[in-house]
Amino acid sequence: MELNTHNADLLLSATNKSHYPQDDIPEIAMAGRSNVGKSSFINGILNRKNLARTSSKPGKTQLLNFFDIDGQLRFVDVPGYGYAKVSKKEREKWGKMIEEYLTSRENLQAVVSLVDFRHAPSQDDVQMYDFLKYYEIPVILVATKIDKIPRSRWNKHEKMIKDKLDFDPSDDFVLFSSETKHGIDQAWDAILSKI
Ligand SMILES: Nc1nc2c(ncn2[C@@H]2O[C@H](COP(=O)(O)OP(=O)(O)OP(=O)(O)O)[C@@H](O)[C@H]2O)c(=O)[nH]1
Ligand SMILES: [Mg+2]
Repeated sequence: MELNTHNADLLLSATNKSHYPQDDIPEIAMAGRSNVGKSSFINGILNRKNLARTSSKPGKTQLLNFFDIDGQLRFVDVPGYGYAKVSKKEREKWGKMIEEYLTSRENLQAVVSLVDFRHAPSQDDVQMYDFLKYYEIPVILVATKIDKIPRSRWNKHEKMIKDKLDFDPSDDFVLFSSETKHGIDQAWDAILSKI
């Protein structure tokens, strides 16, 4: 596939099915806890500064944001989970929105599941990974913020993450930093192999 990744734009934002684009363009969704770096990952691999809006304040992304890439592929930035300061009602709304998208969207080819490389995955991270495995949605596991960990400890952290998730070795695993741009090529290889 010849893909001009510079030709990328926010297409639309959605809260439910009726807003989703109606066509057959493949989609890759980004899921992970609030502040893990989902929007930064999208910006990083598209080499854009602020296409997907990022923030040091968690809970920035509230809607399903569909990004068009050269009319041939879409990224879907999913609001983060695990942000403590939301009401129970908000959390339920989030749960419905994300479940509806992940379980019924035929365009969905894979989910980039992001976890923070610095820490063992949270219960929410484990639940998300289990959910994706249960629904047999292909997973690309991306560990973010690797620039914050010295290289000498990378193996140890990778093992910690894989152990906690009971990681399926047939899934892709990518070490990523939006600061150093480490992992961009590997992330693209994984994404393109799914569409
Ligand atoms: N050092 C470092 N910081 C990062 C990296 N990725 C993201 N960040 C920072 O982490 C914060 C959150 O990043 P976002 O991309 O907005 O996170 P998000 O997952 O989209 O967050 P929500 O939209 O709230 O769910 C920002 O301050 C980013 O600059 C990374 O690879 N390395
Ligand atoms: Mg975001």
